[in-house]
Amino acid sequence: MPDDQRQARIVDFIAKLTAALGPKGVSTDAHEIEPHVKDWRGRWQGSTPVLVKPASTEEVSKAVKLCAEFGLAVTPQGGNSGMVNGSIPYGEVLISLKRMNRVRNIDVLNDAMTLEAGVILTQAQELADTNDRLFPLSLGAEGVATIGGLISTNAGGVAVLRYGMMRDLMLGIEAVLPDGRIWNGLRGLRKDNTGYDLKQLFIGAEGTLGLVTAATLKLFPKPAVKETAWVVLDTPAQAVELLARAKAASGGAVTGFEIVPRFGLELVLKHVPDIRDPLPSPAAWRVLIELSLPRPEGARDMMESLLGDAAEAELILDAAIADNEAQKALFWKIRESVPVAERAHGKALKHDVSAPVSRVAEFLERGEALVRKMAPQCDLIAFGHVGDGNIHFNVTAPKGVDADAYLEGEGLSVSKAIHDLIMELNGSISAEHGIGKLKRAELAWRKSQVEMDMMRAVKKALDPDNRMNPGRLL
Ligand code: FAD
Ligand code: 2HG
Ligand code: ZN
Repeated sequence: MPDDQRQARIVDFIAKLTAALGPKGVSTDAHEIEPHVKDWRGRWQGSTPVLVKPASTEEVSKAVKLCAEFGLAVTPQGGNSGMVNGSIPYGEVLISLKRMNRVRNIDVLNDAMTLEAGVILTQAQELADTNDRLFPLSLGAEGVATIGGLISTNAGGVAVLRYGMMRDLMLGIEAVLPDGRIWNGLRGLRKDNTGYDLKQLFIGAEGTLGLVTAATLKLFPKPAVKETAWVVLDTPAQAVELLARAKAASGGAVTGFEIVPRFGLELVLKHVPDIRDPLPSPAAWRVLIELSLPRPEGARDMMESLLGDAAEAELILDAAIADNEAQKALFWKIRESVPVAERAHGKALKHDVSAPVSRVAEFLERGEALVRKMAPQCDLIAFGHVGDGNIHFNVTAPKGVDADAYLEGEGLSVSKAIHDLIMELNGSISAEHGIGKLKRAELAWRKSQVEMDMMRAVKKALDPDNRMNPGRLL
């Protein structure tokens, strides 16, 4: 279609959209659109003719029906904290779900709450807390990320080893399909064997099958006490051995087990205010351990004897157990600030990989050797969720070169070698951030033909015109 005709169609579309949703639901203001079309690290910049801001499921449905009528593609967006270039539009109609932020229901006896897609994760956690329950999903972007985005990326975070990923926290879903129909699957059931579990399709779909508008989420008992420790050790193999001991000693009460390299800690000390090193040491690694227990009695002893035994076995060099909430907050702040400090240090090749926990140490050792050999001028920042086998193995572009050109050019061979290694260890090239545009091409050749065929068949069945976040994931 010639440009002027396309432009006239867009003008007509926006007029109809405004009539359907009212002026509050539509924006073409460049200033308002600006933060929605770039990512938080400043790596990608997109554009959109219009930002749609529905306030209800019915409004989402109206907007999607109009997009279908006009043959326009849609990019859904929540908090725009995604890491794989999935939520930024490149000419698509941008639908932000942030105004859909109501609590629909909280059913304490059923340990469930139903929230709209735009509710921010910290609000969901606080709501659970005020009802004497725990919503356990927790991650660095929790003040920004939305329920809809967390579902659509099947987010992970720092408590997966105990509570699972977003997929494991879901009971029901409401979604608007590509043709604009509303599917209400908001069942709060723990048992429901009535055919295909359709909600699973939308979890981790990255907006490619429709828009998530609400969800029923699981709640858990609030632990009475958390014991948090900061541990210094020499090798990742020692960390994995310590994890096994912590699980056994606590009867499965380990809710956090995160690894931070000395260089990551140094970057945090350099770039983030109000941080001090809890245990200064030249050793190469730090681990944060969190135990969550139903009773305070014996909790401190449990952590102390775990660490005492580990020191005696020469698994760890030093350890500090938090004495108060401020110390716990400091340990967590160091860990959660690594991505922010890394961003301040420079742009990086990001590898969000996972391996069986038993092979994580081998991955870290061989991966580091590989980076030192292939890219000796780059810095390696390898950190994260060692407790569930997920490492963020990030390699910064060399100083003094054009970072974007490096990430798109020479750096790709480093990424390929790292991903080859993780595949050799029976791992995954995307543990928790998803695929987006960033890893779309690689997914197609890393997955088996039969897996790609099944995924494409699902996509074709639900979105035959490929209008839902096209060019992401598949
Ligand atoms: P967005 O970024 O807006 O969107 C993400 C994807 O979902 C896009 O493809 C988008 O099109 C789609 N989408 C969004 N909303 C909807 C909807 N309602 N319906 C359909 N599709 C939708 N992730 C982890 O898993 N674990 C971590 O520990 C973690 N830590 C992070 C730390 C920092 C500092 C940052 C910046 C990010 C981190 N992330 C982490 C990544 C990010 O927070 C998650 O991917 C999160 O789930 C994205 O939520 P969002 O609302 O920002 O979604
Ligand atoms: C984390 O665990 C996030 O902190 C971000 O998933 C990881 O920046 C990263 O690579
Ligand atoms: Zn992570």
